[in-house]
Amino acid sequence: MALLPILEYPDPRLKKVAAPVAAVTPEIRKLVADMAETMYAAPGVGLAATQVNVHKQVIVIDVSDERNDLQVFINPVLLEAEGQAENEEGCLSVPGYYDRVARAERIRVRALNARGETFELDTDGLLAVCVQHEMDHLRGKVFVEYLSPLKRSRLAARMRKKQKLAG
Ligand code: K1U
Ligand code: ZN
Repeated sequence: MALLPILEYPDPRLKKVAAPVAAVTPEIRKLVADMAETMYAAPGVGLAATQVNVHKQVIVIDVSDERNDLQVFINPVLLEAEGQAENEEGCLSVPGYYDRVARAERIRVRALNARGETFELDTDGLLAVCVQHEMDHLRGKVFVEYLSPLKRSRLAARMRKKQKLAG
């Protein structure tokens, strides 16, 4: 397994749209293992392949307290979305920044797991927030794009300054 570098906002590669995975091959399973290791090390509760500069529809999530319930979503499709709730979100591509975002409260999603089997999941709470956040990454959207233009431009300036200082 390997730790993968995570792209930081406003890196233009975060805007790329991920392609569907044609088949769950050993190469995809290696990507899943590397993404899981990267997510646990960060630490985070989710990671989309876009964030590690791989533009394929692959997501890993673990919202369990024990950090032992890895969920893999390949080629996820949102089947249903109900209600609305505002929650605090963070993003490994925007380190140190948290803000409130409104999203669907309950969702039904269909995806492939790491064995290439189709499954459907009804969920709410943090898992529903996280699935929607990660699916946005696959579409090239970072959560800060839901914020006001003023907040976004301040944040982009802060991130550029931080990246310049880091060399
Ligand atoms: O996609 C990402 O950048 C990961 C992101 C997922 C997420 C968190 C909260 C709401 C929506 C989406 C994170 O994991 S940010 C870090 C974080 O929330 C966390 C880190 C350690 C323990 C618990 C949470
Ligand atoms: Zn994110």
